[in-house]
Amino acid sequence: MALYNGPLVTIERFILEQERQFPDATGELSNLLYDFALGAKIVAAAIRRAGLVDILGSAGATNVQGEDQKKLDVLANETLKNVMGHTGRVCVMASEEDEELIPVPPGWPQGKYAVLFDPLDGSSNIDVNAAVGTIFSIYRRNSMEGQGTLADVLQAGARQVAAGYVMYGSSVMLVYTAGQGVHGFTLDPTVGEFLLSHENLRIPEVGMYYSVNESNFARWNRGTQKAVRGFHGDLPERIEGKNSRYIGSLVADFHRNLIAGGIFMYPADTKNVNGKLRLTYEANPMAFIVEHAGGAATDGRRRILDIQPEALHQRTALVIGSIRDVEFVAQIMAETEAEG
Ligand code: P6P
Repeated sequence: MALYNGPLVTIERFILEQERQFPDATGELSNLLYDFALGAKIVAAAIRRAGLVDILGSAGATNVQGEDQKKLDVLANETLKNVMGHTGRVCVMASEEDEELIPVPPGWPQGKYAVLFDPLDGSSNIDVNAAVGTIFSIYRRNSMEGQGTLADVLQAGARQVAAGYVMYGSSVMLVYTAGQGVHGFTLDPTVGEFLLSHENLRIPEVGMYYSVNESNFARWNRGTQKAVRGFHGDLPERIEGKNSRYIGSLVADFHRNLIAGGIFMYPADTKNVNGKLRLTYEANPMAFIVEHAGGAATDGRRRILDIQPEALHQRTALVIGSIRDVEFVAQIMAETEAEG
């Protein structure tokens, strides 16, 4: 009896097949993507056991965001730093969980890539067993040699060479793009391999869903309020109403919208005047992915990938998903602003 219905394409085989399209490729980026897949498998195993080995609950510390750091946050962060740092492929790393840049460990060569990651996004969902995720972003270094610098990680999102996320949901999926389409792999825990399950993902031009935390409605500006009322179906002459789906985990909300079509918004408001999400290791990688799947990502007006980051943990408003829906929000924002 065949073990699998279709051809067995592991993530390693797929990445190598993609690499072959570039004769001058050295294979370093391919190996880096595979390193992330290894990190994801380790984190996934820990999450799967979370309820059993009392790893739930707080690690007793708080992270640079001032958030309660869960033990799995710490484990995921340490795992990725350990896996990525001991490869000779990166010159510097940056993480949501670390205030400062993370250097390559002593004695290890500094490679040509700068890597940023949110090791466990949505971690407040851990204790309620809702989906959480890992997000990563990869740039070619700007600096010439030695330990990487802030300039290597503060590059505009359009300069990414690859980006991806891992979603620890009902199944574990790794979705990435290296600029040649967006591809999804599902972890087969029986063999411990990511297998190609969603080749060339494309996000529908118009979405079924809108995802936003409506409890912030009173704190939004008028343009945001009007755009969301459009998603409620209050502006039928402009846009068809949508279904509301909001899990409170960026990776899970984004992934559903990528597959089914939809828009995710985390707008600026009077409490988070620059938005809540982070530009460098949340908005930029997700924007790179969505654009390569035919979608769009803005801060409400500006293309996310055009924004020049000024600080590692800077926040941004985020409107991301089906291109027609993102354009609708930008139109409403512009009109409302023009009304004064
Ligand atoms: P709120 C999780 O904490 C996170 O960073 C994202 O994953 C998620 O989209 C957002 O914050 C949820 O924020 O304020 O709606 O709980």
